[in-house]
Amino acid sequence: MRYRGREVGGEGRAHLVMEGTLTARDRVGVQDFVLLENYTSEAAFIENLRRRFKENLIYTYIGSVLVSVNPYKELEIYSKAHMERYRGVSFYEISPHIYAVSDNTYRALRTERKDQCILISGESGAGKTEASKKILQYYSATCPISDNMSTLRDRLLQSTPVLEAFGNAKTLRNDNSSRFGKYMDVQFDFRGAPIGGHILNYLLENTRVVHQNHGERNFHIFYQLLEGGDQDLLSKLGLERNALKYHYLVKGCCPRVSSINDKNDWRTVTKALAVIGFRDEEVEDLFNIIASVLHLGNIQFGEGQDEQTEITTETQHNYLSKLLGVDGVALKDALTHKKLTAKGEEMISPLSFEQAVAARDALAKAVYGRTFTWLVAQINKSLAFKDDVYNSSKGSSSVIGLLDIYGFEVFQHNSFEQFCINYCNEKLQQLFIELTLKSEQEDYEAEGISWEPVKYFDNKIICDLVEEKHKGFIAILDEECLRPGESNDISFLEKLEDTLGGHAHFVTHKLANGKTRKTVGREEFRLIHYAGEVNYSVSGFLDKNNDLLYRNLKEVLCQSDSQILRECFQREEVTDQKRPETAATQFKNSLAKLMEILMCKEPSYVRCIKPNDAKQPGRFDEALVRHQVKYLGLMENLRVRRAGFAYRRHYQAFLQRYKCLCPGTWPNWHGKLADGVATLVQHLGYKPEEYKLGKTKIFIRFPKTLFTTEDALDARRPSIALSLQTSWRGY
Ligand code: AD9
Ligand code: MG
Repeated sequence: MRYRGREVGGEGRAHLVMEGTLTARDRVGVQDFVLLENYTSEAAFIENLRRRFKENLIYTYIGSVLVSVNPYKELEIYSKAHMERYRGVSFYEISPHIYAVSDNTYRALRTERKDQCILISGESGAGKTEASKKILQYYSATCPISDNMSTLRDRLLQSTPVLEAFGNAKTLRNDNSSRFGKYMDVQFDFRGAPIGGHILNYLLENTRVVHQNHGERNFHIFYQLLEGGDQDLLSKLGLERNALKYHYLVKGCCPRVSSINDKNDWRTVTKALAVIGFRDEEVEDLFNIIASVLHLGNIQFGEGQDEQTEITTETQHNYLSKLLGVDGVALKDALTHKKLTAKGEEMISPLSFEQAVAARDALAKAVYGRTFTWLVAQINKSLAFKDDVYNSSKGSSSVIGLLDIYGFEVFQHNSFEQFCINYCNEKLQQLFIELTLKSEQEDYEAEGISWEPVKYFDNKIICDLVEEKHKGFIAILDEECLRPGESNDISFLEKLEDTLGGHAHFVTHKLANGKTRKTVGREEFRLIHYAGEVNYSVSGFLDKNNDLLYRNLKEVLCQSDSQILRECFQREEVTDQKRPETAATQFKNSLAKLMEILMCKEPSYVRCIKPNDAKQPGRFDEALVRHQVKYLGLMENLRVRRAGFAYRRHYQAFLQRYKCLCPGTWPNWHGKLADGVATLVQHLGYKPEEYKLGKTKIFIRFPKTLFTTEDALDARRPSIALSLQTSWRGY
C-alpha cells in the first residue's frame, strides 16, 4: 500500500520568523498541498505553486505525489551532497524533491519487497525526461554496487543519450522532445544493488523521418552525424556535412538549434554506444542505415519511357543500395512497382509518381522505425540480468519501473500521432484514478476509518469509446483499412459519425438538428478528452494505420547484407499471408500490456508542469499552469487525498516527533504506541472531531491542528526548527 511508511507533512514550522515580516509559509507556500487551508480552491493551489516557483522551490507534494514545475534553468539541487541528504529520510522531514520520491520508492522496494514503479506525466516540455534521468542518477549514485556491476550502471546511464539521439527531436514545444514512449525497468538484487535493466519502447513518431513541421527538426542523430562524423566517415557514407542538402532534414527550416550542440552530442553518443557494448561492425552498420535514410530522401522520380515512373537520381540510388546492402536493380524496381496478391495471384503494377514518392517515404519510415526498435533490443541485451553470473540473486530480484511517456498533445493540426498519444494519456489517467482512489480507500479501510468517497470524473467512458471491440474508434478504423480501394479518410469519418455520433465525447461538424457546427471542420472530428477538447484532422488516418510498405520492398530488404536490416525485415513477414496488425491495434495491445505491468506494481507519481511556453526561466504563466493542473487531475487528487483527513502518520513517527510536548510521553513512552499517541493528543488538547486513531496511524482532519502542534514544537525546539528552516530555504 503506497502510503504506508510514506508519511507526509508540511512546513508547519514556517511560523518561526521574526515578528512583523511575512511568515515563511506566506512567502514559500506549503510543501504539501494537503496542508492548504482552502484545499478546494484552484486559485489557492496555483498561488502556492507560484510562490514556491518564485523561490526556486520547484517541487511540492500532494501526499506522496510529487508535483514538479520546470525551472528552465539549472538549479543547485542535484549534487551528490543533495543525494546524500535524501537517503533514508522520510518525506515530511525534508523539502520535497525528486530524490525523496526516488529514495522512498527504493526503500519501499527493499522493505516491502514489492515491485515499484514511478509514473512521470505532464505535457511536452514539462520535464518528464529530465525527472527520469535524475531518478536514474540517484540510483546509480546511492545504491550499493554488486561486484562487476559498475559496467551495468554505466550502461544504464549511457542508454539515455543513445535513445535520445535516435528517438528525440527538436519540436516547437521542446528542443529535446521524446518522440517515443519509454518504460524502463531497473532490476535490483536482494542487497538492493542494481543488476539489470529492460526498456519497452512505444510508438516512435516515425513520420518525422520524412516530414517536420515548421520550426521542428528530424531526429537528432541525423544532424549529429553530419556535424560530428569525421570526414572519412562522411565520404564513405557519401554524405556532405551541410544538412541543407538533405530533403528529409530541412522540411522544418531549422537545421540548427541554439540550445543544441550536435558535434558534442555526436561524441557523447558514439562513446555511449561503445560503453553499452555495440561492436564496431554494428555501429558501422547502424550509421550506414542512418545515411541511407538521408539518401532515400534525396531520391527523386521522373517520367521515363512508356510514361512509367523512374528514379532520376542515379548517384543517390547507388549510395542507397550500397548502404542498405541490397541489389540496386531490385531496389529500383521495388521503389517504382508494387506487388499485390489478389485471389492467390501475384500482380505487379507500376507506381504513379505520387505512389512512388509515398513508397519511398514509407521505406524511410520503416527502415528508421525498425532500426530504432532494433537499437532498443540491443540495449536490452546489454542490460539483461545475467543469471549465470549472479546466481545468488536468482529469484529474489525486484524491480523499479520508470515510465516517461509523451504527455497530452494539442496542436493547431492534430493527426493520428496525437490521437495515439492522447489515447495513451487517457489510459494512464484511468490507471491513476484507479490506483489513487483504490490505495486511498484501502488505507482508510485497513485502518478502520470511515471516509466519504469523493466524486471524480471517470474517464473510462473515453477509453471505451476508443478501444471497445467492434464498435470502438480503433475497431472502426481497422475495418475501414480492410477495404482498400473502397475506403478513404472521408468514408472513415462517415463511419465514425454513423457509429459514434451522439456519444458524449465524440463530435463532428454535423449537429443533431441538421445544422453545421462551426468549430469542427468538415474533415475533422473532435474528441472530448478528460484533459480537454481536441479536433483531429481525419486526413492520413487510414494510411498511417495501415502498413503501407509494399511487399516487394520488404522482400528486397530481407535479403540485405546488413545484419541489422535482416533482423528488422524477416522473411516470415513476406511469406506470411496473415494480415499484419494495424498501427493502432498494435499500440492498443502494447498499452494494455503496459497497464498490466503497472497494475502489479506499487505506483509513485511525478506530475510535471510547464510554467510557460517560451522555455524561459522565472516565468509563471498562470493560465497555462491552470490548464495543466486541471487536466492532470491535481485538484481531484488533492480532494481524494483530503477526503476526510488532511494528514496521517504512523503512531511511532508521530510519537517520536512530538513526544517532547507532553510530560506523560517524554522522554520515553513505554506502553502501547496507540496509547502513547492518545495521551499525547489529549495533552495537546485535540478535539475529538479533529482526529481519529486507526490501527497503526493517527489521522488528522485539518491542517491547522498540525500547524499548531508544529508551532508548539518550534517554540520548544527552536534550534532544530531553525536548522530545518534553513534546509528548505536552500532548495
Ligand atoms: V516531451 O513530452 O519528451 O516533449 P519532457 O520530457 O516532459 O517533454 P524534458 O524533460 O525534455 O521535457 O524537459 C524540457 C527541458 O526543460 C529540458 O531540456 C531542460 O532544458 C528543461 N528542464 C526540465 N526539467 C528541468 C530541471 N529539473 N532543471 C532544469 C529542466 N531544467
Ligand atoms: Mg521527454
